[in-house]
Amino acid sequence: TTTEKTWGITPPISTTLPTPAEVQASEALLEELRNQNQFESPAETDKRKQVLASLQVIADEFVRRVAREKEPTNEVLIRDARGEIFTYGSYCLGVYGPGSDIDTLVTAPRYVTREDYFKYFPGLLQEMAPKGAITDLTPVEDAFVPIIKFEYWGISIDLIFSRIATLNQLPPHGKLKLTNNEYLRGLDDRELRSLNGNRVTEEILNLVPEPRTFRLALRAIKLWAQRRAIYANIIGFPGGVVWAMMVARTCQLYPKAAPATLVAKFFQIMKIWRWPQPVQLKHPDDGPLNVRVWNPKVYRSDSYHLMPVITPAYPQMCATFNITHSTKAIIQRELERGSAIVEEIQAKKRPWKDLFTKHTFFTTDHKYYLAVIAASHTKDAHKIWSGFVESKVRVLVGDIERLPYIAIARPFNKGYERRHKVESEEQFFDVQNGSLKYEVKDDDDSEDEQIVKKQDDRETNGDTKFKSDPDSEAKAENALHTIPSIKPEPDDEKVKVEKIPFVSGSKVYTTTHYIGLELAEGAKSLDLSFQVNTFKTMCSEWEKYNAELNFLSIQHVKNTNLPDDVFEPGETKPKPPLKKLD
Ligand code: 3AT
Ligand code: MN
Ligand code: MN
Repeated sequence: TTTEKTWGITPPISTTLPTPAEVQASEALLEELRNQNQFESPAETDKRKQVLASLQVIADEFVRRVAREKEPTNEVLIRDARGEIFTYGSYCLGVYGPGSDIDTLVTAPRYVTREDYFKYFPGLLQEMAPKGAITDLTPVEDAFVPIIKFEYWGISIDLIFSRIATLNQLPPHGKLKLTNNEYLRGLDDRELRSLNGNRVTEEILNLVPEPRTFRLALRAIKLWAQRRAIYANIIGFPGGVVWAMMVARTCQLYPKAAPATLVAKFFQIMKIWRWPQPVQLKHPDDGPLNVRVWNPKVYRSDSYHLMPVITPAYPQMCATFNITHSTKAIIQRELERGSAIVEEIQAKKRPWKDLFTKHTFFTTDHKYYLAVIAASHTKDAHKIWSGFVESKVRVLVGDIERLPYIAIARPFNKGYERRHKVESEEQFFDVQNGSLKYEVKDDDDSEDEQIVKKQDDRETNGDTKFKSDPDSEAKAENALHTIPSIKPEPDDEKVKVEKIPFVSGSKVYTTTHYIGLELAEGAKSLDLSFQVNTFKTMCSEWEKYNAELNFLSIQHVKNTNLPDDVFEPGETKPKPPLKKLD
């Protein structure tokens, strides 16, 4: 009919209602997601609601306390003082599962500052939540998005804050709608970023025709992306919000379709998408700030985005700026695979389960890997250092993939965290260089950990094995071995800090990111030393880098030398080929 609403920036492709077969396929999909433990029990969801209700009570008390402190005689202000909590992330979208956190935002009137938040909120949590409910409380005040992290009854909470600078008091609970652009006035960048998560999520939900259908389709796509190891914003793949926007766009184009049909359409549409044409849920609107909105015609740097997916809330931004040529190629490949499988599922030739089969990154995809190993002496130093290195992995990927002899450099979507105990500087050096001989497998910090026995560590280091091999790949590999596996040279200009005295039984924390390499056809060299050294230099130039605390090494690892812990039960570690007898 002509009264049909247009969702998004084009008319729909089809407004056909689901056939019985499509409804049935959707039921089968729901069943499979249930089997894969993607939904939590009503009791657990109830616990989340109680946690949020409690946080709302604490937020009100927080604002009241600040009002009392700053305006002790203003009784009306104190009486009407209240905060308001919002969510963003998977909880807000309605696609959370058993392990999900609750991403929560506290808002307050103009007189409450971020400093007040970090001054009062941690204490109030301890004081007002039931005894023992709050654990692992960690405020991170100087972060890009300042945050208080904790667990409430075992549920992880990411709690962020922004005031609303245009409001002297907040309206009664439930009345504040953060999608109003006017609330952005007068805020600093950190406050703007804190509001952005909820604003984007609310807009996405407002821009899809059937939120329930959207959610189920998104759950399927999220599970698929996680299983295929192409889910991780920081590493250079789409994150949750990006997958949500891509599914939402599909929903707009098929407003009446059933969830299973939307999954199929998602693959069909995204696999032939004419990048860098952007995925957008609405036309950008203008707002009250003097800030940049994504526009490749105006800003040169925006035109370099390979797969732009644009957030719907003002100021519109590209959420995929960190996708590289390699990750794009891998995503493309996975879209092709997904499309082919779903086609067969629709023809009833295969079950939904097949769409969610685990990736083969470590088992069959690559022969050569790089291991980027961040190491630290203390847990706290390691948190900061490994977080920084993780955020730079995609930069290394970008440098390597440009080389003519590299077809693809594929970062694995998560790092491997390990702990070690060493008895000497030599052993510490070994750990930095990738040895797992001194690993300890105990996740608390008690002193009674057992050293995990490793049979023969040379197996995981195996460096001289292929030196005399005449084939070109092996030659290329030798070139890789020339990468100096030393920590970055400390800069003379830097302030010298006290070296941590080496005590027997010292702990070492490592996080290792693997990058799978695909060589270009006829590649004769695999020399990455220049890119690796540039990367190390860049990391050591970081303002928080401390040569006594932070270590970085980049190692070449052959598939047959991958450590055991990257394989799950039932997966077989690649074996070296049997020697040919002439
Ligand atoms: P889970 O169900 O929690 O696994 P999610 O989509 O809620 O999935 P997160 O809780 O990790 O994922 O992230 C929620 C949002 O928080 C997504 C993004 O807008 C924001 N976010 C997460 N990590 C960062 C980060 N490092 N920098 C900036 N924003 C971030
Ligand atoms: Mn979350
Ligand atoms: Mn989170």
